[in-house]
Amino acid sequence: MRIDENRLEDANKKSIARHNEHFDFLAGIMTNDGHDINAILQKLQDFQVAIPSWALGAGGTRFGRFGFQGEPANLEQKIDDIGILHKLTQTAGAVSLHIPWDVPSDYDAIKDLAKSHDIVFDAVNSNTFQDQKNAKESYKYGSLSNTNSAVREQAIAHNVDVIKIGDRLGSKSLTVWLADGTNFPGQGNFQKALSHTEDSLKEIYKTLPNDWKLFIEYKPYEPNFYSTVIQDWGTSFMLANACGDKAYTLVDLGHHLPNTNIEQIVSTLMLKGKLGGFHFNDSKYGDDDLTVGSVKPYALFLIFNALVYGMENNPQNPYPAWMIDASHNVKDPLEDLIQSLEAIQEAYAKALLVDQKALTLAQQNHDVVKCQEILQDAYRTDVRPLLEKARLNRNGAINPIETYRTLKIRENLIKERGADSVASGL
Ligand code: AOS
Ligand code: ZN
Ligand code: ZN
Repeated sequence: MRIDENRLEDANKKSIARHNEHFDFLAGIMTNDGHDINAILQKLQDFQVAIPSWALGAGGTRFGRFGFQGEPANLEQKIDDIGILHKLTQTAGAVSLHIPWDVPSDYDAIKDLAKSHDIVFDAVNSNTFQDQKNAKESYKYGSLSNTNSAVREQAIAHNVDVIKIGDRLGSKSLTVWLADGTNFPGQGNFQKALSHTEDSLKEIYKTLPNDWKLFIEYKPYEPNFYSTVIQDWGTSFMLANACGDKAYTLVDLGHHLPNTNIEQIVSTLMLKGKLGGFHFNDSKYGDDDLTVGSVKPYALFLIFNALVYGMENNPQNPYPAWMIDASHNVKDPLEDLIQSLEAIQEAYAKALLVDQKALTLAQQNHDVVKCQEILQDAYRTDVRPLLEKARLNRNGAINPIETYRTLKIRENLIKERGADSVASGL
């Protein structure tokens, strides 16, 4: 299913007067404040976030999974779903594939389909946290860190395969997230696990094409509850340095112990040129994978402030690969993703409004109050008309959620795919 251009235009016509009024008001204030509106709009329009192939169906917890009707049953339908998201929001122009959940059967057909939706293939994700059918070795006690070399070799070979699959699609990066760790004190040897992981990553790194990057994701706990081998950014950073120039740390917003200062981690990594990938989500307690911006929008803004500073001042850091890493237990996954994309753009726009010159001056003068005023002045600005304008400029929807509902997209998907279709892979 595809969104009909005419119906999208009709929906926009209904909102255009209200949009113009709000935009003109905001544009007036911003121009008076010395902002270059067109430059900010261009940045918003260029900002594209990858949607992971596993986020299009309903997620679940270990207590159960409640399906959502009309879920995409195969990779083609998943890409169609991202096409819908991208058409409406104009900010979801990439897909991040999970292997082996979403191995293409016909590469040319998948590439053509993605292209027809204006979607590119971003980082590919390997999976050594589940045992695959017919696999010789089990990952029950770890993959790249396993004490058994046969298991490590199988996990390395899988990652090498994932690179090959990604290469055929035009991907340029591999994300490695390991579930490796222990559940109980004494179960494993920390030093051996880390050494094995480093050696295994180096083997994978050796096979990385020259124009590729390796992203190493960290996470403090879950699924293991006593220790995780790559538990924090420092461990990831150390491993990335051990691998080489093409290896980077990946920050997932949900992968920190409560109250960790993520904006400071981002700043440190960008200063060192090692922030490669970024997973967006939100949480209250742990790796909750909730809708971006739904719980801690100010924290997200502060993180974006660090990201914007890094993008503007750290040429040593590559442009990060952005991805939404969320799961959907009670919402329509597409509506949830639209909300996440909106929250990301909102935080980005607000960070672009921070008066960096004034902030630097206030910092030099140790004017602590002024520093806070500058940040909060940007944060308190209602930037939604800017986001609407950015979408309109790219022929997207002024109000994506409203349009999604007016065009009855979920109803149409259910008609097309059936009420009990279940997303493949999970
Ligand atoms: C797991 O907690 C991580 O966030 C991963 O990035 C991701 O969700 C997983 O690799 C899915 O394949
Ligand atoms: Zn993640
Ligand atoms: Zn996670």
